Amino acid sequence: MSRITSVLIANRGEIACRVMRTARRLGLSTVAVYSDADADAMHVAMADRAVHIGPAPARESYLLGDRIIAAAKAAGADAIHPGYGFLSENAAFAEAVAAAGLVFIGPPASAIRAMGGKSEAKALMEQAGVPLVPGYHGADQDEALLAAEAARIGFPVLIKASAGGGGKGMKVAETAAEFPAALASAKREAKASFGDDRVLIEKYLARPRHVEIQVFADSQGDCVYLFERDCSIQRRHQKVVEEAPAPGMDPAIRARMGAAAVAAALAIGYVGAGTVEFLLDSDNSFYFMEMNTRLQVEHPVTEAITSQDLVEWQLRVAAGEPLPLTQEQLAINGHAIEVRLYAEDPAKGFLPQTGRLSHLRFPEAGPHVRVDTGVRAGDAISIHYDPMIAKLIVWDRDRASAVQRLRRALAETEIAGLNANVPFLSAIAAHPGFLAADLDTRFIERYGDDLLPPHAAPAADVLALASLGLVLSRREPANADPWGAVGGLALNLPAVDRLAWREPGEGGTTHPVEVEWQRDGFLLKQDGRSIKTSGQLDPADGILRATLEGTRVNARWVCQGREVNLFYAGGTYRLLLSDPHAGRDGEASGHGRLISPMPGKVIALLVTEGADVTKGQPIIVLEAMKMEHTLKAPADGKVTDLRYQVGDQVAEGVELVGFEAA
Ligand code: MV4
Repeated sequence: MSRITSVLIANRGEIACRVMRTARRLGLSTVAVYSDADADAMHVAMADRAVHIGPAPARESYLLGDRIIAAAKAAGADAIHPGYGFLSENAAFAEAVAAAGLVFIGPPASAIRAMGGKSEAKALMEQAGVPLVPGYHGADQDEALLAAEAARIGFPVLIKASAGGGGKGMKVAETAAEFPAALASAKREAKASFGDDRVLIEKYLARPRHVEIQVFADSQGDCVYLFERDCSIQRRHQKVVEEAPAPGMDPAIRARMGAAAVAAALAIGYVGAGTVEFLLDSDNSFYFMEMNTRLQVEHPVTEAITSQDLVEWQLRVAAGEPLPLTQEQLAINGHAIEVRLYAEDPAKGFLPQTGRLSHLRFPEAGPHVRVDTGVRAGDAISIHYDPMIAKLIVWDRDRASAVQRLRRALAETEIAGLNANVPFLSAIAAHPGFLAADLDTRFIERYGDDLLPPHAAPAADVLALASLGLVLSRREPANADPWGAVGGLALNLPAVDRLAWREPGEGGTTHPVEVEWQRDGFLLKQDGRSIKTSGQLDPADGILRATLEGTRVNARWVCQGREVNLFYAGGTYRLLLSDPHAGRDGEASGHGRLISPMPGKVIALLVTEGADVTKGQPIIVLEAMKMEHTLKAPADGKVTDLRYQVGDQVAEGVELVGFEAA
């Protein structure tokens, strides 16, 4: 390691934090780079030094290789780790780092280039004896020739953009009759997406699995494989679940795939961490797909089953050291699964969510659970970057035990302040098809209805716990006897609280709950039913210990303004407390701000910018759910700016006008 003493991480979020942890453990000093949006980010706080590199947009900061190299020079770093994404597979950047006399923690630029073009990569792999899907990837793009090649391969065939990747520009042709139209469509999409309409043709595999081999090569010409990962559960070519080893993998197939992956790496003079992706067909034949010349997001599952730190391997190999272990010294122990926690709303087509993480708790880390994150409670998930919140990795001695660990870990994951994909991941982990390892790239397509059930109104126990938490939080001091004398004075508390709950984004449906305060607890009435409740709310951590009709239950109850987040029985529930006195319009003016209470369209602006207004004065009219909603000034004050125009569509929760209370 002597050659490297200080490493700059040219990335952000969880991978920046993850690399920094290993670098620090190895005694290296660490340098972070950050954009305006990340000035208070976790990776900046963790680093020994941090250099500002520009505005929030990645193209003005994290993608500016020259600024990153200048930052490394200025901070005295002698190596740069690119993480993944951003510049991690940019050959020109790798070259510029080396030209600046710094160590690029990654493969030679020539290896990055060799794997950059799909057709060129396949030609190289063919020469190295790596199995390819039967197909055509030649330079001659004559349409008659392509049609003849398709007929030779045999239908169905898959037409892929040569300059493509990540599944863009792929078209299936089931028969010869369909081929011309499918070819034209694939070429159009390739031209539009990549500026290059060249295509390759392959035998179409109907239900392949995505199995990838982790390879590692050093600068002395040695290369090993650290077994495989199954990443078949994807959505729109974004991995959702990754696991190691691949369920049901035949050891002989594993050895052949590993040997093919090592051959692929050696064929391009590879150095460092790399991943060779294969399609594994149901008959156990496997075919090269592409090679990723970087450390992958899912590398922790490989680390878990081999007890290796791949970033330590990267740093040591980049410093010129030989591979830490030989192939014979590597072995698989147990089973590991990773899921990616994303700020996205599965109920809204996985629309990325932005906002502030008002509450964030992960399962306790240990020998069975690892959490890689780059955010803390209070941090914002920005629109500028990938909305990943964290990676949750579990390990156990076998797959069934690991799946059980995963379900428990997800049940203990609490994210509030924006919608996240935890319920979706929990549904996958609990699905019989997942437990049975019925894995292929169409898993989510096949089981989608089970994984994304239609919205259901909050159950009675959920509303009861949300209400119980609220009334308990209103008692001062917490958990005092509501009828007992406090300081010699009886609390003239109301006999009945009338609450109205609403779900964000679920339109106007409200769920009324009446709370009758009783000597030994509360009687909750909803939908004509009564539920006898009592309990304690710990103000320090939000743990709600409740008894519902004699049954003891625990939950976490977290309140931000009018929003209550309840984490209960492995589920996450977001409820807005409607103020029955303020009526619909009043709700939108929480906390002196004019917030859109629901998705809608601006149909009228009733004041001009800079107008002085009085409390309750109509400001803006939204059309939503076929009704008009007039939003009023929350107080006397000034409308500082109109952020939307008539005709604009607005999402729920956006601030519609700038408002300053007098
Ligand atoms: C295929 C295929 C079936 N047959 N090639 C998707 C993106 C790129 N990694 C290659 N992909 C595929 N290539 C043949 N000949 C199916 C896919 C595919 C896929 C592959 C891996 C993981 C997820 C996938 C999702 C859809 C399609």
